[in-house]
Amino acid sequence: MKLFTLLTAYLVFAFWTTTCQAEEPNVVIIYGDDVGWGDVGVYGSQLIPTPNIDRLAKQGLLFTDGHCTASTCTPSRFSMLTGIHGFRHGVRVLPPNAPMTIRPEMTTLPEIFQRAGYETAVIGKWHLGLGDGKTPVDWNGQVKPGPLEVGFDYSFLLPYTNDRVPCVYLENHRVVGLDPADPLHVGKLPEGVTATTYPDGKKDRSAMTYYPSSHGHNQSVINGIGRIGYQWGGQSALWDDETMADVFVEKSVDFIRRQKKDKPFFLFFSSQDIHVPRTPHPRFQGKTELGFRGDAMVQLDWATGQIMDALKQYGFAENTLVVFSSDNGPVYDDGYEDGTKVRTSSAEVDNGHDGSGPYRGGKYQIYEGGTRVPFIIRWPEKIQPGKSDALVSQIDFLASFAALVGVELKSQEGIDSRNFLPAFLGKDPQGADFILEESGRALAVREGDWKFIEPATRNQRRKTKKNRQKKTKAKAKQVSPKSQLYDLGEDQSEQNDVANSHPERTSELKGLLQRIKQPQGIRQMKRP
Ligand code: NG6
Ligand code: CA
Repeated sequence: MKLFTLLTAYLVFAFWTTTCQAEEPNVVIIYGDDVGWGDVGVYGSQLIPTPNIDRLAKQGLLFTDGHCTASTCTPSRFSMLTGIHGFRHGVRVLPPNAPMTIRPEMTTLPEIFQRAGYETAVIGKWHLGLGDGKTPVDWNGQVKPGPLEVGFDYSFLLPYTNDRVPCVYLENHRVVGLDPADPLHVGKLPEGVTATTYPDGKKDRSAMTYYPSSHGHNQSVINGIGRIGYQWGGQSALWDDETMADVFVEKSVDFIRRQKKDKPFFLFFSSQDIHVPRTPHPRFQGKTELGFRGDAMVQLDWATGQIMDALKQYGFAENTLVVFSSDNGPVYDDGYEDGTKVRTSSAEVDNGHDGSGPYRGGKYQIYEGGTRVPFIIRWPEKIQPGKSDALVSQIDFLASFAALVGVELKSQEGIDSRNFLPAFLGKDPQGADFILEESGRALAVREGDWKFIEPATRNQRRKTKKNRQKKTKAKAKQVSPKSQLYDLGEDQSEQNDVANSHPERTSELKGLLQRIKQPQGIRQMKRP
């Protein structure tokens, strides 16, 4: 009898743990940098092999209308992690040494996971700022506040971008491998301090031996590559650009290996690929005919495969929800002569590689190519493999994952984030009724197939003119002094502005955008 009771208790417990596990999956976000819709095989790329990402898609759900929130990095990541649109806080691409954009009072995605008992980590690119902005960051001491102060239990970072100083890794609060005899300084070198100096690319272009910059990237030259910003010292801590992917994968595999079966985890794997300077490991160089940009994508695909293998090896593959996506659309020449051979959809080529797929524009732009990115979710225990045309955005991860792990959001938390979990799990084919797209100061709203782009301000137009003079064509075309309206159902590549012929639709969407801008946020927005 006693045995029977024990056995029953055991069975109940076993059932309870398996069902609990099934309800609380581990969550891994594999995040590419500047990876466009058309850079992935399953999305139509013919010239870049991505077998691992393709496999994720075959085993999971491939979204055809999945968006990051903005067409540049910092605002996009800020919004994904806070559930607040960047425009509300004037979030822009950050320069080296910029303080943290996520303020302590903001609730973050990793904090939601922590509340649900998860172990959390970010490994890879941060670019959300470090320090409080009141006292300068002490690169030789404790670098904080940073990810550990906003919800991550562990962090191993590329602090800003791979084209910005400091070119060192930061593990939790400390720079890795720093020699106190050669202190690290970012910005100005304090008087009386001796530290390694690096060539200034403005004065010495020949120091750029890896490849020269095409524009910008001409301050500190480190590892033969010109970077944005000045760095002194820290030579022993410099990263090696070509092994960066290996390092992030190794740290991620270590993190996965350390996890216990009774405590779920959240890993934000934030790759530097395929952002400039593209420096794929020599074993990936030449894997495509598209130069370093294509090869870096092969490297990112490899990294994805390594993470999936680790999940499998340590017994997490079935009950882990894996997202693959990107922080903004594609860009080709983003400041280096790196030999990128990518054909855009310009008239003279029709058989090339277009990182934007059939969509218009890319990084920095308000057109669909800026935010419509690869978007795949795999969770064998709960998601039926397939394709979804639901309109979804990363802004809604916070509220949706809160629902997934049973955390209730307060009204002031993640104010723009809504729960679209059924769409993310493939149970709702519609997704969001509308989403906001951001690009610099430009805003656009998508409602179904309709897309409304706000008229550019005078200031934006002035900046655009300046860019045009500097020949940064990619940035030049996006702004127009008038409202634009596109019907993506008829015109997916946004060629025919129909604002004039659809004045009612235009003013409806303009009104929707005005309501989105109200300070209470999208979740509490009242529809008329
Ligand atoms: C730009 C850089 C570009 C990239 C971008 C941020 C130049 C000429 N261009 O200022 O290379 O770093 O900022 O990219 O310096 S993002 O993906 O992090 O938003
Ligand atoms: Ca980016």
